[in-house]
Amino acid sequence: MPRSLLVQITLASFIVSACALPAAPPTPAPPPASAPSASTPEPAEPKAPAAKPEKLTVLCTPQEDWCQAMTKAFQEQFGIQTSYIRLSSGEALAKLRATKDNPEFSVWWGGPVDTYVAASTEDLLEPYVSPNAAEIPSEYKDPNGLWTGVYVGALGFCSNREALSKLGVEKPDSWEDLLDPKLKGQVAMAHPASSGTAYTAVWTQVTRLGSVDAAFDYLKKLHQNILQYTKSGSAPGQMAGRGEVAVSVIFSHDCVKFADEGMNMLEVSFPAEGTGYEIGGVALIKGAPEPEAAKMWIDWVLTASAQEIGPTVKSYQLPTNPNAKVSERSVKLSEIKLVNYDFQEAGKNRKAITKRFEDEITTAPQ
Ligand code: S7P
Repeated sequence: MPRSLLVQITLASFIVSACALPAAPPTPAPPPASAPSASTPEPAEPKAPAAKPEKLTVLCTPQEDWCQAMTKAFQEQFGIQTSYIRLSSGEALAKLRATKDNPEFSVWWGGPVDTYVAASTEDLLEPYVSPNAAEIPSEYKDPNGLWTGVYVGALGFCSNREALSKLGVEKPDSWEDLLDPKLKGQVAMAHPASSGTAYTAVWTQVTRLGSVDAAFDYLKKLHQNILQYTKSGSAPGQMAGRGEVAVSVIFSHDCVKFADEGMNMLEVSFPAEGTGYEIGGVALIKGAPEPEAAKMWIDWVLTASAQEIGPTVKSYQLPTNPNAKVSERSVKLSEIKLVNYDFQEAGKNRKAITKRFEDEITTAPQ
């Protein structure tokens, strides 16, 4: 494998490697990793409407403890009784579809925005341009306010160092490395129909290989080494942490979280050919039963202070608000190679691609 530049990045106990190839596709500007600037004021805290909303129900897609921390902080700050239900991206989309005529949730927070694009094509979201969206770089928001980015994360490989060593396999640093026959039954990822993480992994193949057919050729080969397609995107990282598989394909920040929580055999690496990334979104749900409280939530989650809550529960996604502090445990996007991920195209093709995955991959013999 060509390795013109080898960059070793230390993430505390991790060694994260990334190779930059000569003809790198354009990468998005990473959110500035700087401390809040004295000259840039914090966006306005949301103003409560004349009649203060009493409650809010959030459809929450990130890790459970982050959902808890966010809803608790919002409730304490605004006195609005705030509850949430945690669903993976695809499950969230199915729920919104099923409850379209009588929505249970007012706002959707977290999860890659491809699925928000898919939801918007089914008219499940209501445009809302928060005044605080002015703080968010344009590459991280929909110009019509259908969704706004609240964090950014990169897809990576999350491996169990000990399991790899027993198999005599090096830490993967290429998508091709996952096809090694020694890794048969030793790789896990989620199912893209239920998981936004796994859909990011699938669309990454489409982008890097240039077509859906080429992506499916790769996924068919990868299937030979897959032990299980889980429902939740981060679950494969925990499987790797427990030694049930040697390698998982998940967002790198989830791997760092699990390692920090005690799964210290875990190690992050990135594919040299380029990896996919997510913009985690927030959106107002069409027909929201609590629209005013939902708008207050959206205004609030775009502020730097709300975006600094993640690292307190070891969720190290990069904030989209340039004034939010960035954890030293967060991935440095400028040090890895990203594919040129098109969230609109990814979202529009979600239904067809997840169906094809179900028809052609999960049913294929191993
Ligand atoms: O765990 C945090 C996180 O990785 O979860 C989201 C994830 O895609 C949602 O789970 P599913 O893959 O199960 O849909 C990411 O947005 C987020 O960074």
